[in-house]
Amino acid sequence: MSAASSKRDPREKSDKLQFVVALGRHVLRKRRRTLAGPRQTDVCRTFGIACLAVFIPLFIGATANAEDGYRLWLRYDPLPRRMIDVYRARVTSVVVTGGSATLSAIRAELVNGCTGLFGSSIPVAAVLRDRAVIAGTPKSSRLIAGLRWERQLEELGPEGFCIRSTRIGNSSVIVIASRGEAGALYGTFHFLRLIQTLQPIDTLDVSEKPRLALRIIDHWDNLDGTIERGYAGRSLWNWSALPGSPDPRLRDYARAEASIGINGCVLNNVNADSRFLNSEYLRKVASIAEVFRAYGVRVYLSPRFSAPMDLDGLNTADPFDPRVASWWRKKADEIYKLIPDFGGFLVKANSEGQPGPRTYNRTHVDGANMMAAALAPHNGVVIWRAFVYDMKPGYDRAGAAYENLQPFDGKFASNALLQVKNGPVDFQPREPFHPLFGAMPKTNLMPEFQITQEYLGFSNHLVFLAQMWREVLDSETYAKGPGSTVARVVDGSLNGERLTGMAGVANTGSDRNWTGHDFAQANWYAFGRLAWNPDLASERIAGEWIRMTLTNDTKAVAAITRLMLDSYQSLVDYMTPLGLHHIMWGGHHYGPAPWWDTEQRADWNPTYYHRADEIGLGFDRTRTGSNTVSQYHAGARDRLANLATCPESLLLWFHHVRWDYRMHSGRPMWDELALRYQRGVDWVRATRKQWQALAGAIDSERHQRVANKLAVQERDAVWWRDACLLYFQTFSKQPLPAGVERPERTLAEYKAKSLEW
Ligand code: GCW
Repeated sequence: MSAASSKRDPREKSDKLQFVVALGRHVLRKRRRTLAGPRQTDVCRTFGIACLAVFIPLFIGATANAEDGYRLWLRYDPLPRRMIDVYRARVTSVVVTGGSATLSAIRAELVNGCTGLFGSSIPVAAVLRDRAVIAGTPKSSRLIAGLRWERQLEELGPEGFCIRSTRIGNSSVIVIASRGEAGALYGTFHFLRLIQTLQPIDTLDVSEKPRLALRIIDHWDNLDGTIERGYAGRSLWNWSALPGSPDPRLRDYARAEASIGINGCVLNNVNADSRFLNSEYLRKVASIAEVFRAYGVRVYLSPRFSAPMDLDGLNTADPFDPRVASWWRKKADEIYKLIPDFGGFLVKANSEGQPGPRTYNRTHVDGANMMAAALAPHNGVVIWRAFVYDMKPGYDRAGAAYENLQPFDGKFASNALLQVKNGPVDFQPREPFHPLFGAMPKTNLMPEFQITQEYLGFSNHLVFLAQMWREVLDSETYAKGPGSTVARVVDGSLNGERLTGMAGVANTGSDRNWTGHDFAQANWYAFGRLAWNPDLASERIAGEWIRMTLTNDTKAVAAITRLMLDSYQSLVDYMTPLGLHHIMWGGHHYGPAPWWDTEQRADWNPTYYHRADEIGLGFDRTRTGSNTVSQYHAGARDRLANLATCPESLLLWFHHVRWDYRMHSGRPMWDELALRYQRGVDWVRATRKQWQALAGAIDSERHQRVANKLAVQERDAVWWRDACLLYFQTFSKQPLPAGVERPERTLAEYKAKSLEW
């Protein structure tokens, strides 16, 4: 990636630079010999400069901390020799005309990508050549306009693209075309992915368009550079250096997002600071937007609902007060003057202490629609979060969002979306799908997934989250009978939703490898791929990521794919098996603390969620308990509410189950619980061995880093198993079944101090 942000020895850099400059001169001399006349000399000069621009970062980048993870899945290292020959037979030059920032990014990506992957230079050509790759739009490229593909491109939209092998005159070429420059950029990354993953490119006929309109990463970044629930360093936005000199890493970030189809980025924490909306910060935000624009990434902000009071001294933020509504309209005007393609607002209101319309006895819809009205003239959207739960004694938090928001179905403005977490509580390792997905057919619903691993071992545990998200997307809501999956609600096909989207809470930060754990990059990648196409199989996503990021060795790819696919269930096994949830240590949420009962709010305490007693374990959400299972449609509800048909993976979520209840295995629930914990630990141990066996297939730096993390994961899995079983045993009063190891410490020791990360 960008040379400027690499750490390296300056002497090494100047050696490389000299080499690159020499190479550039050589190329210029050679080209001059083949082209004559004054005009061609210009072409030669431009060509030489283009070569330098392309090669300098490539060469310098290749020397520095080669395997520090910075290059993510966009490594472009040379392919195996025999494959290079195959691809070189199809690709000998790149033709991208036009000077916009996006077209320049496309040109650089194609040249860098092909040159890197083929291990020899692929030139930029100004004119048609045989075996050229041509990319752009009918507007930017005469060659593409001449193909008369307007109708197909129209259908694919400005972000969709087609990639075709075709002939223009006597030349066989590959064309990457879109109606919009962003689409051509996505097509470029798609084309390079095909090569990176060793797919054939001889007779290409690919047409793709994103299934969801808004594919957004939510950053919980604070003004002081910290990140709420961030485990990979500090915020990437260096506010003090803005607007003057944006960090070159911002460009690399936007490029990475574009490579997986992300088109929006909320820059600040939903626990918002009003200052993000003052004119000083808006200028800083505009400078980030400027960098992101080339890569089709729009910026969004999280406004604090009380901003009119905090910034301009209004005495209320009541959405029905005309002064307040006018304040938001003016603020929107100010923002769009600075950032014409600003995306909109993401709002956390009346949740966990944030102000909101209910502070003024207004409803969520009143608040959302006021902001929507301010943004509408600029084509902006408001994304309202459904993560609201009141402080009410004796209620079930899992039912709160539904109670608060479902009654407003059909009432939100057309440029408003409701952002709903995947499950009804809070990003637990496993939750059932959120009942709102089946219950608001007249509202633009947008799921929120958490890429950062707040409750899933931070950036220490290897867990591939595509599995978890697939489970949610594939869940049957039964809203319109069988086949009414969450994915079909989300992509708008079930209810004819006009505005669709998906949000992921970022796991990136200033760490050199972006995400802390090298495998956590896969979750960022997977989120983007699923936002592009919510039907993609996790196995396919894992395979792509491994081949692009780690290795193309078939055996290693198979082994790592298996390991990634099994990782999710295994983490659930050693943390929260059988539907347990929210039993993490208070505050930081790392490690177990099922005994925790000291938070002032009952629903922040693990004891509230597991309800262990002499009789059994689990939260009764059926008619004999909170009955929030009734928020699901009959098809789902009946299955979940019945102890005999409820999937065991969610048993303790919906039922208070006797310790001696017979599970499908024939074992009593207590034994099954203990064996699941053990199974999770066994998986981590087996994975460590397998990872050792992969030593030759992956560079030693990344291999070692992952091995170190796996050691921590094993320590933690053992800790989880022991702490939870010792604690639950005080209720079950049963011995550990055969096959479960004796705990390493006493319960008192586990209670005394939390796990360290
Ligand atoms: O998961 C919880 C987190 C909070 C977070 C909140 C939310 C941003 O513990 O840190 O706040 O959810 O999603 O709003």
